[in-house]
Amino acid sequence: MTQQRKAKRAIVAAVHLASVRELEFEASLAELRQLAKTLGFEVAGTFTQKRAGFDKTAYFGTGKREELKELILANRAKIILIDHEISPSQAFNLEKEVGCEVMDRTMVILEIFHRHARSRIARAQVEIARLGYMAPRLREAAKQAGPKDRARSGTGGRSGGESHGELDRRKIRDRIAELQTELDAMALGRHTQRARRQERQGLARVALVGYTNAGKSTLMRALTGSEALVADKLFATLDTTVRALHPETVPRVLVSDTVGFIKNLPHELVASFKSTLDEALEASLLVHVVDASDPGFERQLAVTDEVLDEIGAKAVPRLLVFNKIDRGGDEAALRSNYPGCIVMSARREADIAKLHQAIAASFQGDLVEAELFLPWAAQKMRGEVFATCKVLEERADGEGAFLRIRGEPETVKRLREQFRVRR
Ligand SMILES: Nc1nc2c(ncn2[C@@H]2O[C@H](COP(=O)(O)OP(=O)(O)OP(=O)(O)O)[C@@H](O)[C@H]2O)c(=O)[nH]1
Ligand SMILES: [Mg+2]
Repeated sequence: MTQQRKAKRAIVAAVHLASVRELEFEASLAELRQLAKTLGFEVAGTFTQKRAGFDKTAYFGTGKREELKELILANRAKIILIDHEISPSQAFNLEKEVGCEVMDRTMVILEIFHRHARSRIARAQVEIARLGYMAPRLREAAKQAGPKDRARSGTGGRSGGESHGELDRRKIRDRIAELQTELDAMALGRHTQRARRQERQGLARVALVGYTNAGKSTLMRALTGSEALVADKLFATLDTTVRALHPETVPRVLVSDTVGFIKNLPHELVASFKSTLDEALEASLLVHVVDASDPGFERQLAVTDEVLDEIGAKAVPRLLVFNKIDRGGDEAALRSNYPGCIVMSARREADIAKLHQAIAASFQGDLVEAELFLPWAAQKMRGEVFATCKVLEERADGEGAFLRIRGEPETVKRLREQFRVRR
């Protein structure tokens, strides 16, 4: 992890295109400030320009670049964060003209993922994405540096000590291939583990998905009694964790927490996190968590829907959950605009119980009811019945106990074959 001794002063900057509404432009800038803070920068100022398009050479127009240079000097800023993905040559030219480091939105997000990645899988996925992003930029730097193979101390993402010779195109491609092979092997291991687990237990699956910071991990903890990482920063979670719904339900339901989404999630990341996001595809229910207190929640909701479509999860049933209602949001409007949604706060126990109930109920539609008769001689099987089914009613007579149960068809069939059934 990169150590930050003193917060680096940053300027957040963007071209405001005519096609982008004021509100949306401001929300995106606010989000970039939040991303900057997550990286440990101190945002010293904001710089914008209204323009019909991006300047081909250096993103901002000529006169504006002069203004930006002055703002940087006045604020003693060390880095400019651009709220778009810009080309390698635009970044290079802008850096040269304004005299400080330039990072675009994609690089900022990649850097956060890089710092937060913990598991081998997450690390490999982020590295593939970063290499894919860096390759054309290193080529551009090499081109600008001329024939001499000088190392460039430019954009923030590159680890030190690598010259262009070492990181040429072919080497990057080889490294990506190597990481991909590693990932495939790890994913295979996970798949067989998962397949085995599912075969054994036949569990129902739910995935928590949504925009970054919506409260997915908080709900994961509350719903499963687990210790998922919760943090008020963007992209706190990069690994998928899986836990059973607690208190346990019939059938047992497994819940997984997933990586958060964001506007303009770099396509490199979507591609490389595909295997992690496959968790979401395997689920039979997606719980889409939205921060109801965020004024830009509609946009965040739409972005999540887009990414879910992109990874092929369009057909998976959804439960829309508006969280953080204790912080704000119009509960009545949400209920009427999004029929069937849940409006709640992760801070309220009763709300968590309601969500727990809604998730469990969505899997109970497939259950069947039956009545079993357990002779007194077979009472040691009671444990199995109680563990695999919900016992709705119990009556005893001289010969044994009647149990009215509800469970998955296969379990119920097996139990009925084992025990005498009296209707
Ligand atoms: N007030 C309030 N805060 C909440 C609620 N739910 C979560 N939070 C806070 O929101 C912040 C983000 O929560 P997380 O659970 O880490 O969010 P996440 O969706 O997992 O975020 P990423 O892993 O970054 O995608 C934390 O500071 C939580 O304590 C809620 O219902 N009300
Ligand atoms: Mg999380």
